[in-house]
Amino acid sequence: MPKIETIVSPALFHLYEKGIEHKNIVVIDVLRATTTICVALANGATEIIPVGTPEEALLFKKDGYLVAAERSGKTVEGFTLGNSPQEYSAHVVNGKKIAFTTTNGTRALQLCRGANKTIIASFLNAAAVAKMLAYEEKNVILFCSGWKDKLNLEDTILAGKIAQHLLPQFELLGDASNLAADLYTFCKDDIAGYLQKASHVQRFKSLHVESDLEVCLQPDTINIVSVYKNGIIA
Ligand code: 3SL
Repeated sequence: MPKIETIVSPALFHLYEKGIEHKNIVVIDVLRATTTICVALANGATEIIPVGTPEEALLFKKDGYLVAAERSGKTVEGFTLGNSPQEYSAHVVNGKKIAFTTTNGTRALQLCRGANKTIIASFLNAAAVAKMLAYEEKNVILFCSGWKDKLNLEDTILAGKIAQHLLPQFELLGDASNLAADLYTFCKDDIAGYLQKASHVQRFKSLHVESDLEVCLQPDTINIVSVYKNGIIA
C-alpha cells in the first residue's frame, strides 16, 4: 500500500529527502504562493519559473516574462505583480510566462528538484491533485511551506484534506500525517472560521489583504494539476 508522509516545515525537509526520486511530492502554500500559481495557470499563463530572489526574477524581464515578487506578504518595490491570486486574472496572465519569487512557497518548491514528480496544490485543485496521486499509486510526501520555517495551520489543514482524500487506498505514515488528517477532520466544516486564529490570517489583516483568504479557501474550483519539472511549472 502506498504511504503518505507529511513535512510540516521546510526546516524538516532534510529528514525526508532520502529516496525522494521515487516519491511524488505535493507542495502546499495555501496563503498564497501555490494558490496563486494554480490561479495563474488556470487563467492561461503558459509557464511559471520559481526563483530564489527578486533580482533573479528581474533577469527574466528581457525575455518577455512577467516578473512577480513578494516578501513578508508585500509586493517587492519595483514590481507590479506580487502574490495575491486576485492579481493573476486572465486579462493579465493569459499567454504569458512568469518568473515568480515568494517568501516561503517558491523556496519550498526549489527544495523538491530531485522528486519523482513535484505537484502544486491548493484548496482550489485539491480533489484533482488527490485524483492524480491515487492514479499513480506512488508513495507521497505532502510538503507544507509554512512560514519562515515554522508550521502553519492552513498548509497543515490542506495536507490533511489531501490525505483524507487518499484514504483508505494509502496509509498515513508518521505523527505529522496523522496530525494533518485529524486537524482537517476537526475543522473541515468551518475552515475560514478556524483559521481566524492563524498567524498568517492576522498578518493579512495588518496588510489589508483579507479578501485573499476567501479566494484561497475555495474548494475544488480548478481541475488542473500543474507539475514542476526541469525548473518550470506548467
Ligand atoms: O511565503 C510565501 O510564499 C507567500 O505565499 C507568503 S504571502 O501570502 O504572500 O504573504
